[in-house]
Amino acid sequence: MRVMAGLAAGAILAPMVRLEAASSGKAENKIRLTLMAPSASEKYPYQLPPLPYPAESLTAAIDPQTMQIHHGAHHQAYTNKLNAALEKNPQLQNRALTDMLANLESVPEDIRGAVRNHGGGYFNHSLFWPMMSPQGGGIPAGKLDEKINLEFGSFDSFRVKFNQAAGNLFGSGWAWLVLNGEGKLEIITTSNQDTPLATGHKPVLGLDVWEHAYYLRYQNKRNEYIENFWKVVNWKQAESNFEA
Ligand code: MN3
Repeated sequence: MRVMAGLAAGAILAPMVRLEAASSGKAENKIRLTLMAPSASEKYPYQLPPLPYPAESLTAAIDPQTMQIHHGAHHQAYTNKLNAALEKNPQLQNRALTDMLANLESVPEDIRGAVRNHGGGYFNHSLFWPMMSPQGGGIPAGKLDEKINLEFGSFDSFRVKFNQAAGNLFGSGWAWLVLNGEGKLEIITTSNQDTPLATGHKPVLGLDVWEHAYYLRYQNKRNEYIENFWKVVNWKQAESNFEA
């Protein structure tokens, strides 16, 4: 497999998610999320956002080769396949990806699977890279810290629950800390490239537990990967996701 070079170091362009509760006056309030990413695309044609740090800078948790393949090959493939699907469906080219992912039933059936899988992969990974940082780790601060303590009892008890969710997820998928429609924190998992948006959740922090995310270094020891993830979590990004 060819490893892509040319990862941009320096520019920290963080995808942000803006929550817009469009009150329709009924219980059927639609939660609309807009991907606010200077480096990720909101609409067709989608472009691979550069890594916000060098691929070799997260070695506390992830080896450089995994970072390069994961970003340059896997994320690039989701990007290419999403573009290929939308190229043949011009009526969807002006729709925001987050809108389609949050309302998959409104996407024509023949392209729904492509949007769900490749669009979901594009979105999830665009969120994932900025959620880590070479300066990451530690514990959250500010309002997110207060909320975690309030709803999980303590940071440690939150971490144990998140580890269990990520460790027990069967097959490929993601573990998430999300805000639900009532503004409460929840830990959820999604299978494959399903996104929290599809169930009306706003992502705060997410961890990719597909084997492609960790297998070169950890093989079957997914729990070690999950444990080391905490050393690189970018809590500033999680806090801005939470507060956005
Ligand atoms: Mn992945």
